[in-house]
Amino acid sequence: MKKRFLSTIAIAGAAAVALSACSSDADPGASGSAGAAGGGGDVITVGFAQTGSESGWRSANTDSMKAAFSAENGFDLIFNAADNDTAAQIQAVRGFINQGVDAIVIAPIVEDGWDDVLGEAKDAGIPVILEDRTVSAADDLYAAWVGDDFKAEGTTAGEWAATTFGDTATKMVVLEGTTGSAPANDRAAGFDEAIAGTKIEKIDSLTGDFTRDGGKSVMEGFLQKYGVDGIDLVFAHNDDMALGAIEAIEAAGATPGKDIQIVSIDGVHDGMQALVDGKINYIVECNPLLGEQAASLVKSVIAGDTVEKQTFAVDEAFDQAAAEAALPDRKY
Ligand code: GZL
Repeated sequence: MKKRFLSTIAIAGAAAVALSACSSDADPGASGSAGAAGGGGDVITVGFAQTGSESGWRSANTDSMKAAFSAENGFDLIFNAADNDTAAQIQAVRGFINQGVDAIVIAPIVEDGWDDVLGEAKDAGIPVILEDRTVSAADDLYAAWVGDDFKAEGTTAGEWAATTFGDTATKMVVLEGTTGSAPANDRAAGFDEAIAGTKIEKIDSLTGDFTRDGGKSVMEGFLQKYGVDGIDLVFAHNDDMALGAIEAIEAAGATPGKDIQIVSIDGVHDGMQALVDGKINYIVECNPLLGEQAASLVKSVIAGDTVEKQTFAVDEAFDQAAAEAALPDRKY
């Protein structure tokens, strides 16, 4: 049974309570050492295994995590970005175990393949907190998870598409996130359920790996295969791929947001600006500001307190008018 820290997906206009870091930013290049790990000192040494730097969302998430896991907040952060390479990310976690850190935080690139290394962390007595994405491993192998409800995001995006296109024969292509990742799997599931029974036909679906270049090249392939007139709607699993698709659509001589409509997920600044400019038609937010909550979970777990197994951030959804109103005050 999922426990809700905050309700998910509030329709645009509702006040969202974002989980955001509140301290000054640590040096972005900072990486600590094993320091007082386990030495009984006040400093908590944390190994953080980040996915990489694949998108604007990821940059905002990394900034939030580094700001929260700062020296001023009592942490010695050892940061690793795995460049979207799962083997490298698992190797980084093994490195944290060998260094004897006090806690490990992971944003797992993909859901599967984590049982062994999480078991090694458990055997070493090092608690693991998951932030952002989830894993398929048994939940006794990690202390807690904080992130966004990816399936609800997909459902909200699909409901917009069903409302906007449902009664009209519509040809849709999908720009999928990283293959095997929880957001790609769950957003697709929620969206597909929401459009079931409508006249929206998914004619193609390929991964752009959550990157702008990936979205652009996949969209170029779709346009070559189906032509501008053969595609009515793009569902992009994140804004960076939607922004790449915009480039491809414009290069093909068509108008994104009009000739081909786009629905996306994340709500990063460039995506919201494209929505204001009419090049994207609808965006469902995925809040990346998880650092403060993740740091609080680490401190509670280290202190031996009982913590919620799952903590969800609040996400909003935006049409053009709501984006125009929200953009000036957004934190990322
Ligand atoms: C979602 C996050 C996804 C974003 C992408 O929580 O894992 O990864 O939607 C990012 O932009 O690359």
